[in-house]
Amino acid sequence: MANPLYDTLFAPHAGKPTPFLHLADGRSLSHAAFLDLAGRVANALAGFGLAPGDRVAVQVAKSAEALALYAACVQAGLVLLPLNTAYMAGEVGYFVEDSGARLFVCDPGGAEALAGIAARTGARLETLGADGGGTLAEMAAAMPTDFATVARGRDDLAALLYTSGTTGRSKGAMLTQENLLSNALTLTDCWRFGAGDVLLHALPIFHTHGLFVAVNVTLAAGGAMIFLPGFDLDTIIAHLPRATAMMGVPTFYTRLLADPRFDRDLTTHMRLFVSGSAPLLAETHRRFETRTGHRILERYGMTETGMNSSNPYDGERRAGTVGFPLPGVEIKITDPQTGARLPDGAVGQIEVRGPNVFRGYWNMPEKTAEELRPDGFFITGDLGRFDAQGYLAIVGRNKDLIISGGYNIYPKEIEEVIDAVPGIAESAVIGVPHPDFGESPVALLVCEPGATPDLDMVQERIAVALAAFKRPRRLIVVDELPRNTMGKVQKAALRDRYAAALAG
Ligand code: MCA
Ligand code: AMP
Repeated sequence: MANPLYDTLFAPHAGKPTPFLHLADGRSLSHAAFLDLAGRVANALAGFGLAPGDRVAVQVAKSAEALALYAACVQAGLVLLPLNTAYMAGEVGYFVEDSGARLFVCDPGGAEALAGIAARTGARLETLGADGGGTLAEMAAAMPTDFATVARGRDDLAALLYTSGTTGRSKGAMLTQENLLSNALTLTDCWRFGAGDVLLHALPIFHTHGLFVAVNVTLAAGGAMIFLPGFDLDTIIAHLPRATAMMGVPTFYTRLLADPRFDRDLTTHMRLFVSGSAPLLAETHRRFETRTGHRILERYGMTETGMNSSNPYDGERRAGTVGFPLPGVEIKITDPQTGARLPDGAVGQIEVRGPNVFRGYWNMPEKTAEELRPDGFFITGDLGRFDAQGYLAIVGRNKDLIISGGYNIYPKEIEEVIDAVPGIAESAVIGVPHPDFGESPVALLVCEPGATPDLDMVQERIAVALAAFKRPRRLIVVDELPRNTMGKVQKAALRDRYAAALAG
């Protein structure tokens, strides 16, 4: 095949009048109309002189046109670099620069503020708005729908997704056509997606979950999506009766359960609810079943690997576990110190190998070597255990990471901003339980002797530097941080001590 990802997920739908996207404003787009739109965008991209393998950084609102930009990148052999719309200019600047993106597509409202980044990095700047307008859209509208698909191999890059900055800067995970395609086909099969499915899609499309799982699975199956700009409870409840499946982070499900309208009647026609990106409490799993009769199917994945494991479609979906390794994916539990495989029942680090595992971090061979073993196993940084029936449970993390409503927050990033505030000697940011987001950051600050730092100023500095979802929910001044004999801050002890910091 000339371009396996395009030829498998997109090309088969050309000319099909079947519905693909049902949009929030009532419009629907057929598969054919979507592919035509993508073809126009691909022609526009080619018109910019982009060459296969060039990176296209994208920070735009979710829309049919934004999705067409993804399809266009695949068809034109370009590497998509999707960015969280909440990121501030400073955060975005790093991604555009580090990736060497040749094109940066942003929201028309943000173009002025981001023009400096484009000028500094040499990226071309184009815009795409939530309403489908903008310079890129205008250019595409004047283009033909036919586009000669650019040849790409299975090992060629399809996407660059920035992730984990536990130490140092974020790393760009290089995902190949094979990574995305193998995972999409496996999941479509395991979760029994078909042409009759209508997926309620309320996730963002700048992460693996919303883009490479939800969208690619729907494309592989030839199904349709109710494509909503975000998670709005009333809108979800209004659209549920037309859907057959939904994918979400645990916050979606706890919010639905908090609404009395969400009941058995509203979900009778649904065949599948999938949860992932963060731990689903066993209690949520049970309450969901009691309320609706459905057992949520929990699965486990990562940006670097796509999906690794899943509870079964048929058979017991076991609360508090992420199921079995997906077909073709190997998972082993190892000793964090020695890397030796541990027996079933023992807790250790989770390692993963398979066609889903990324090809390394962009321009970071040392970081790649630290996490990706020569034999192909990727060290996830998650801690887990297999039970006697082979179900994998994630019991913790070996990495300093907070997951809030499915968004990753790296404490180090916040600590660096706080520590630069005059009068602050040091800080530790920890994740504590939060009723809506699962986990939220709380910052513990140690002041310099005699100093009384302005805590409002601390919050302001964070607000300017970092996306709003990373903001600590509380700042707590403490005398000192507990350290182990090696001098390392004992975050586990802090998490225990401040576990109730956000309760009530
Ligand atoms: C929004 N806010 C948040 C979050 N989202 N704060 C903390 N954590 C969050 N996740 C804040 C905003 O900054 C804003 O704050 C206020 O909430 C309202 O913003 P809004 O966008 O209206 O919030 P929302 O619509 O209620 O969003 C909550 C959400 C959303 C629906 C849970 O965060 C979401 O869609 N999360 C899914 C993320 C996801 O797809 N993760 C997958 C990545 P202020 O008022 O102060 O400005 S992980 C992945 O892909 C791996 C591979 C995997 O396994 O899936
Ligand atoms: P990301 O780097 O955004 O792809 O986030 C991946 C991380 O999310 C994993 O390493 C896990 O820590 C976490 N994660 C994903 N799915 C689950 C799940 N079902 N249960 C617990 N943690 C999960």
